[in-house]
Amino acid sequence: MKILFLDQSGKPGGAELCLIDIAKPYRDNCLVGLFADGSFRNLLEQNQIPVQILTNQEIQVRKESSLTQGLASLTQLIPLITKVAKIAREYDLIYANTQKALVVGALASFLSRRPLVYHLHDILSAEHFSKINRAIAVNLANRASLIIANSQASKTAFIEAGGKANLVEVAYNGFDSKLYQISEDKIKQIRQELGLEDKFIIGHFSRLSPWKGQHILIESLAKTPENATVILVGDALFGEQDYILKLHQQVANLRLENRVKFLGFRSDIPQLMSACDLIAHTSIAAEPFGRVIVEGMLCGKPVIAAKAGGATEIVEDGINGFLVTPNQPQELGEVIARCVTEIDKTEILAKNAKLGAIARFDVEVINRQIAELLRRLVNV
Ligand code: UPG
Repeated sequence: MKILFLDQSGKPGGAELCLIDIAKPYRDNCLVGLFADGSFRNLLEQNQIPVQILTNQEIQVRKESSLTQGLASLTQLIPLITKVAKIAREYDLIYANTQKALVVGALASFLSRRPLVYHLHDILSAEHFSKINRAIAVNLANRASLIIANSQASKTAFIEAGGKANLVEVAYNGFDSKLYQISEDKIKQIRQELGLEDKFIIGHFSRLSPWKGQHILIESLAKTPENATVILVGDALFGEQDYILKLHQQVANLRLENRVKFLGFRSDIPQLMSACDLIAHTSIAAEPFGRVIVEGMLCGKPVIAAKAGGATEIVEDGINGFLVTPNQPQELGEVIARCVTEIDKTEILAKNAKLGAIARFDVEVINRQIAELLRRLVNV
């Protein structure tokens, strides 16, 4: 089966990392078309997945865009849509992985008469998107042949926003658990490099963005023992540089310079996670899925997650992790403090979580599920 994947981003966020795993089995017969150049292209190339930058023009739609902005950007998109429609005639289907890819892919699908698949990585709620953006996304997605939602939560929000239920199937992100088995020597080396050998390291792995709630974790530190130290791994991806400044300011105001480290974007996530004592997920708006929660489990680390969206499909509180109320630094601090003192108890829980995650989120099983769904659309 020949697939034309589309993604708007030049940088690798969670949706892009997920796409790498989905595209890999098709690398001899697919093309990933990107709407921006950047390190995501390098990652695809490293995985021998064919990639082409389809435009270098910045597309001006934002999650909170108004109708006028939305329509203005649609005019801007016409040359790109024409180009994609032409390329699509060489492929069996178009697989749109992001919202702007959906806009382009839906129209290109109409022009090229190729079926459209939309991978929904977002919760289409007012918390995350403007009304007009939700309306555009739902209307275009309803024209797809198949929608793959990254969680039940994303599926439910889509239907509540007017999406057609019969089009949607849930497929969680898949992971190769072998990549998360890190040697004790490597872990020791990383803790040394970080200068945190004797600390209780709490890792937060995500782009720096207000809704990912890094500020909640920083605030919660006040409630935790002195040796608890945070590493913030990730960079601001989508024009949210102001938030980085705010986080640094918050750390300075709370005099936490010695207890919070900003590591920027890293590619050695399994190694860094394995060097942590605890992984914190602190999104203040419902998380559509939450790759970092599964990754933390695969590394055998206890995970605390914000109780909303996809996180509640992954974590069972007290069984394979901990759930806390989103946006409540006090409660988060109390649970962290318990993990610091009850290390033996949390270790057992983390071991259970690892076994469960290996079984539930195996990339090969999930890729087979997706392949079966795609086969129903294309007779090859
Ligand atoms: N990561 C890096 N380097 C960093 C920081 C993070 O590689 O420096 C990775 C991290 O390990 C994880 C990914 O980036 O694999 C981020 O994942 P996540 O926070 O889940 O993704 P989002 O970028 O928010 O993307 C969307 C949804 C999210 C869903 C994901 C895949 O918001 O809920 O899990 O798509 O469907």
